[in-house]
Amino acid sequence: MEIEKTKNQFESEVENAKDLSQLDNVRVKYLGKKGLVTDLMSHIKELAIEEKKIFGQKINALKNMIENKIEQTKQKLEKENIEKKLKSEKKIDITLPVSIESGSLHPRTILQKEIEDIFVGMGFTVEDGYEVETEYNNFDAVNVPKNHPARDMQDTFWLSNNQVLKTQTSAAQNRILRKYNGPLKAIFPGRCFRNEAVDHSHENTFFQIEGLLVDEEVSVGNLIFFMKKMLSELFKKDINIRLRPGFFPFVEPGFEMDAQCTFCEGKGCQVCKHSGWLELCPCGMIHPQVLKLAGIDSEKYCGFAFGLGFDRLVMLQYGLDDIRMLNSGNLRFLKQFKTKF
Ligand code: FA5
Repeated sequence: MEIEKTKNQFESEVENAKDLSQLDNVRVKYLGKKGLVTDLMSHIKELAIEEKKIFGQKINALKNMIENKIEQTKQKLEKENIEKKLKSEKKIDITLPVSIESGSLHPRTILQKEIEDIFVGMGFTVEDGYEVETEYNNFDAVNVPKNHPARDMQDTFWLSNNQVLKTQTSAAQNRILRKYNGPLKAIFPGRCFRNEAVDHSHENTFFQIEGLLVDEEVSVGNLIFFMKKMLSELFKKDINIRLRPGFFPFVEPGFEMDAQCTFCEGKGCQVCKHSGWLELCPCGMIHPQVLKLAGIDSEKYCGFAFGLGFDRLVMLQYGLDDIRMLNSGNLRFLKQFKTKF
């Protein structure tokens, strides 16, 4: 009687279980350690021997029925759960392509690659320089010994170990001259640092591209030829250049090289401040002392060097009026160069 009542009660409760948690409550209520089936079993000892067998079989049948029913209901509820989830996520189309925005090369990188290609085409190698340099390489090796007034021209970031953040790509000259120990044609682009007040045309961190050519009988004419050719290839038109005297302790004679304004063809405009010329790059014939300090025979060899203010060239190429854009990380600015490569 009791068994029949428990069976009916279970069937009605299991039908009413709406989710897995309610179903588990039903399972515990009937099959748990203190559950109704266990409780029924405990009565077995009160029965006569012949009744015990029949009662035991009935209880076992009830227990099996409850276990089976709970398992079936569990599977049914799990299936319903999955169907519900699929229905609610139907709006998400997992076959749609994921849109990850691709990045772009920095305008400096674009132009640097173009300039490197031009120089490589003229037989130059592209060398690496360091950003942290010795005081010797940055100054002494390019003929700027301690207490030389030219050190004041570059407000230097000194490190506590007496090394410097290189103020000029010329800092790599000695290492590269030693590497070839004779004829060479090399350019070395690099980041430079100076403790300068930042404005629209000055940064504390900027780029230069240095160039060196060493051989027997090199002349200023060779310097003019290579610079003119590089600029003409870069701007894809014939560019006139001019040299003005300039002082740098590591070249003799030293020059400031100007290019005819690429915007107004020399007529005068806002970009060239109505002079018709753009100041581009200091240069000159390598000072014999610089060759000597690198162990090169300055009687036999000579050469030219230049230090292109690369950020200024980037500004010119892309018509930028503020150098600070280049280090800004401003995405609206950088995205404009996406189509370039
Ligand atoms: C030099 O640094 C020499 N080492 C260049 C050189 C190399 C001369 C080889 C002769 C032979 P200068 O200090 O003038 O020179 O810098 C060279 C160029 O770097 C400048 O013309 C300018 O275009 C750029 N430059 C210098 N300081 C800054 C700055 N704070 N921000 C942006 N560009 C700068």
